[in-house]
Amino acid sequence: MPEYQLHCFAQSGNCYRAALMLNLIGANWAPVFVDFFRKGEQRSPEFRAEINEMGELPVLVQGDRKLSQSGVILTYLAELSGQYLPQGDDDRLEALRWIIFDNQKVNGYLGPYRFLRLFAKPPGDPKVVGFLKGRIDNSLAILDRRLAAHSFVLGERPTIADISLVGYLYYPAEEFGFDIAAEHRHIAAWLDRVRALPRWAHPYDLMPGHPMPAD
Ligand SMILES: N[C@@H](CCC(=O)N[C@@H](CS)C(=O)NCC(=O)O)C(=O)O
Repeated sequence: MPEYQLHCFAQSGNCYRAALMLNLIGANWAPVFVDFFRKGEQRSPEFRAEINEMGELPVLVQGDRKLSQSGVILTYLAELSGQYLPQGDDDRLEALRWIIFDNQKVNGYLGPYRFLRLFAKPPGDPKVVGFLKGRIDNSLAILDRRLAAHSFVLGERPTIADISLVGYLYYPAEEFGFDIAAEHRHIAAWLDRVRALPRWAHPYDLMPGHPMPAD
């Protein structure tokens, strides 16, 4: 039995943050597939009672411990392993600042935007999708400016801030209808640097549920 189980599914950039971290630190882990799209398992009373009262993924299980919120999972794994851990109080707070910005305004908008374009039936209201796209463009520009001056979000060393911020950024451009890397050259170079880390893997290779079975 692997030390960690990660409740997740392949299309989720929120889950990818946790899956990537587990892989990068060389943890002994296995994914547990949650049927998000067809069954909405995360909303079932059983899931809320036994796995996560918030009805969200990812959830990391280690023995009796269950953790949700990818930022919490990243922090826990970094502190436990000593890897990708921000060093010192200033960097710890700086990482937290970027993780919160990411959760709300970078991948926090990209996830729902992609969902409304790609998976929602019927597709999302164009006004809502357009609103999200405007917010995304603004947030990606902020990230791109940050990465113009640094190899990684906090400086010259990769940390959990990077692992959080790449959440949705390796999914194919067609899924977004625009090419994030082509439009943001500093983000593109940074994505290559993160991709070069030992044990990096693509979300579709790391988590179950891709491709989705046809209806
Ligand atoms: N801030 C959370 C976001 C988690 C999240 O929204 N996960 C999605 C899957 S990508 C989810 O489970 N949504 C269920 C719902 O909102 O009903 C994190 O970083 O873990």
